[in-house]
Amino acid sequence: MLIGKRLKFLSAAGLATLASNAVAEYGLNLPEPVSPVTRDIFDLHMLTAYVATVIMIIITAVVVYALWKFRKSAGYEADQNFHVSWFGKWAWVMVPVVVLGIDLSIAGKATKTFSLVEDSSDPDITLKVTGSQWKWTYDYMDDDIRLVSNLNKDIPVTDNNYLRDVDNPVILPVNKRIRFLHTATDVLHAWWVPALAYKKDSIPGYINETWAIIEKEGTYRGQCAENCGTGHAYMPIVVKAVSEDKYASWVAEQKAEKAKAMAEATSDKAWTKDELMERGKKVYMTNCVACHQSEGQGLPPAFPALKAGPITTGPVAGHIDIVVNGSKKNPVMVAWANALNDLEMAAVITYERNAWGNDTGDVVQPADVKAAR
Ligand code: HEC
Ligand SMILES: [Cu+2]
Repeated sequence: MLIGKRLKFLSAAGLATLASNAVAEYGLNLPEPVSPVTRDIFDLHMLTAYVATVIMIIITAVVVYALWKFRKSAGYEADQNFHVSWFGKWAWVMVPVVVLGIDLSIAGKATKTFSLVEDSSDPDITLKVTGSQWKWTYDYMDDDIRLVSNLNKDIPVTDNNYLRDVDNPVILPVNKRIRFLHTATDVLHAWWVPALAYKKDSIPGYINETWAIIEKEGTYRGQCAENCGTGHAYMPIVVKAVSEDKYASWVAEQKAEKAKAMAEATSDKAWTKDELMERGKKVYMTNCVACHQSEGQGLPPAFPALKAGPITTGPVAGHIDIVVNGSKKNPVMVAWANALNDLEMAAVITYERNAWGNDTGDVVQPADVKAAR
């Protein structure tokens, strides 16, 4: 009876310590979950932590008690008949039953969580998330919007969000069922935002599914969670969860911008070199910089320099060809014909031919790219 009371007190003290740790902003625990699945996973984690703590306290108490009570210096003599006593006989049954009982109570909850994890049915919004070395591309499947998200390099080392900020965050509405489709273009990546989405690998050629209902507006950060090469630390994730109204107007804005860009790209306008350089730099900084680097110096031998390169300063036709169709020697340099429109390709080629001292003076027009498609 007394032992029972003591244990109750001990475990209550243990739980209180654990709970106050979890509440304090020490960053010791997982981030606060804001989606049904992540909340279930969080609860499961807490349940396991509580169970483990209670067991640890009981075991430690028993061991300490035994060491003290049955110590040799107090003249204790080992009980030679323990195994024939009532407890000695039944302990072999009771201990496994108690252990299994604890295991099954965790497993029961885990089974529920697992079925929730797999249930990505009936989404309101489907977002395809593509990992590449080293950026994320987001396709809003219902609205035909594409975002490319790169590391924001302007954050100083001293800032809390150093290596945790991007140029284009993903915008998503609260209170909608969002299905994420995960894939990759080159190697394994994993899109992981602990507060709202659990980890599933992004695998080239396969599609994995996760889902979330974001219950609170705010900014949620995450990271690529699958070692994907030297730039692995440079592909953070930022999700901005906004109200449904704000999301709707953002979608409308993106669609209008896209329509405008398409109209521009297909018009017969002859662009000036300055216009193309300005747009080309943007396209380059979004799509090419991860491999070819900001000063065109590349990362040889994996990614060639474009500064004073044989193709970027050679015949224009060869340059257009490798950007439109990709490299025949190395599939890592993909064909950009589907990802970029004619104007964007013309602009980035013009930029590469005139930036970083590649002063070829060449101006490539969208019509030139169209002819090479
Ligand atoms: C995932 C990495 C990666 C990205 C992103 C990338 N490239 Fe490349 N690029 C390569 C590799 C690798 C090669 C070498 C291909 C070969 O050996 O044939 C290459 C070659 C090139 C070349 C030929 C360079 C030379 O002198 O051999 C050009 C031009 C080029 N890329 C332009 C671009 C443009 C424009 C973009 C963005 C729209 C881009 N690349 C994005 C990896 C990349
Ligand atoms: Cu990655």
